[in-house]
Amino acid sequence: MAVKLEALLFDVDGTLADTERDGHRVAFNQAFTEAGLDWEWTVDLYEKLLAVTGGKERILHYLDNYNKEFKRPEQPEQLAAFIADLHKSKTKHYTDLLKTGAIPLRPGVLRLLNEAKQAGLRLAIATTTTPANVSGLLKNTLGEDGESWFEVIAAGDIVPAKKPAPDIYTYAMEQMNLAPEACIAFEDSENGILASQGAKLKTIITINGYTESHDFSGAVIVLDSFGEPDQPFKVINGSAFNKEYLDIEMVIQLHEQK
Ligand code: XBP
Ligand code: MG
Repeated sequence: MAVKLEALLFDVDGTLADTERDGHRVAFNQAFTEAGLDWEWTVDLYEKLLAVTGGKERILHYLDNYNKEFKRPEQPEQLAAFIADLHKSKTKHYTDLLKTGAIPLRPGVLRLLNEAKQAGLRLAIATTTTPANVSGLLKNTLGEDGESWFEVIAAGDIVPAKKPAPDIYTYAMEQMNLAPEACIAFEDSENGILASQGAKLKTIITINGYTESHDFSGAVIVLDSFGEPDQPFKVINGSAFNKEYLDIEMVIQLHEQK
């Protein structure tokens, strides 16, 4: 017999909100300028840099692959401290940006979260982003008590291996004492679905500009957004059970589907 759906596990960046191009990228550039560096992460370069999740890991990936001529600190500890400082400044700029209300939730997210709460489903976050970023986004979009909507917020360095490793999802489910069969994940990227599927989770995908060409093989459905009654989703791949927007009934149907 099929296991009943008990919890929804959400990625943050790209899934709850379109944070990368006009949020994280901008904040990285502000941190670079503030540190007196002439680095600029353009929209196109950032698409390539997104191959690596986690801001500190992304800066190192940039130095290793796109700015080899930069005279970086030689000792590994000094390099790590240099990157950590830059990243701390980036987090400050990013959370300041969130406070301006510049980054809204994606269509259908608020409605789906409310429906899930009403249906008695448990909610959690599984993301590679820094905890302060999650907290800032939830407070600025759901209200001061936004974080309390989620039973577990699994974020950032809480696990050593970031997505595409499954660890952040495994950690969230351990905290909730739930098996993957009782959960469903929501993701927007290839690294995200590799992580969720690595943790044996069925996964619903909502794409965005940076991830539309990613490989989402194995997703239960690929949508262009969760959709709203007056703003239907586009189905990229999979069966939408004649629905026009993602509601909890459809999430349950997708979870039950073989
Ligand atoms: C999100 C990320 C994050 C953010 C930056 O990936 O890759 O690294 O870009 O966050 P996912 P930090 O949506 O798959 O979790 O700078 O705080 O690391
Ligand atoms: Mg994401």
